[in-house]
Amino acid sequence: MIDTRTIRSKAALAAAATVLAATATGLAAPAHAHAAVAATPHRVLFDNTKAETAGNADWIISTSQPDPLAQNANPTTEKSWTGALSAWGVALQKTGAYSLKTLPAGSTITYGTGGALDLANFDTFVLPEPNVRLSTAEKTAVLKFVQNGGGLFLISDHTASDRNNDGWDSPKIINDLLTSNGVDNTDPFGFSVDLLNITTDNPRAIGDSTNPVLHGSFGTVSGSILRNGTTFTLKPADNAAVKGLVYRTGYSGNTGAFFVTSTFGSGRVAIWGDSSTIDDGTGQSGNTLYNGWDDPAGTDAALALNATAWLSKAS
Ligand SMILES: [Ca+2]
Ligand SMILES: [Ca+2]
Ligand SMILES: [Ca+2]
Repeated sequence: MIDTRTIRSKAALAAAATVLAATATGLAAPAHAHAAVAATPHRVLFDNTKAETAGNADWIISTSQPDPLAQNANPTTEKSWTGALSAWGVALQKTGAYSLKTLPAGSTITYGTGGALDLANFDTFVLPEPNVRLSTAEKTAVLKFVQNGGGLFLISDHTASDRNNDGWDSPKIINDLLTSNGVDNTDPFGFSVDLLNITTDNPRAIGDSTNPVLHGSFGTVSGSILRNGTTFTLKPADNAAVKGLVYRTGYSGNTGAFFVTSTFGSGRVAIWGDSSTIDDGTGQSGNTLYNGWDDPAGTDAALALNATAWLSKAS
């Protein structure tokens, strides 16, 4: 007599439990998502005001600028966004811990002027092979940003790499930033860019098991690739914080450094000697691109991403 009712009520209880569990899950998901949004993301601004797409360069994380999320709000692969730096951007985006923007062509680099894309609203600024000289005001803005705690990621290419034929290539532009900025004109970061065009090499990382850029959350860095790039000369007398992390074959100490970090004021700086390392091999049509990001001769993705984290004070 009781059988069917018991079974029915058990079934009803089970169904009710399932509904409750589903409701709990449904409630938990938005609460968790809300918590993730509430956490302060690491804010990274990629520059595209200095002809970063001239010639075969395509050094953008997405064609949607300033906000790459307008191209694809939930990128899954580097092809979700268009640009030869999309692998870099998508890898950061997928962690959920970064907020990325691009300073579009035609904009001015500023610090402390209140604009939405002003450097004061970011933790790290990336200059991926700039091909136009920064104005005096822009150079001062960048130096002040770093001095006050910002992270600066500089990527140079080889000498004589003026892609837009304006008389300025990235080695000259970066050396100009370091020697004529109105804040500290004598190698503020303790390095200068060598005017070299090194055809090919596979630079190796130093042994330093506690270095957060070489051993970070994005992996272990064993080395990088050099495909028509340059190196840096370290000047510890100008800034004792300068440190070579990756060196051209046969070099060490103050010469032939290929990836360098430093500090200035309360900010951090990194510089890399070849834009081929950040090229993910796919981007806007019409460009000849090569996948250096995943080149098995180096560990460029880990180096770029760990350095971004370190510059943003996420590590
Ligand atoms: Ca140029
Ligand atoms: Ca190159
Ligand atoms: Ca790409």
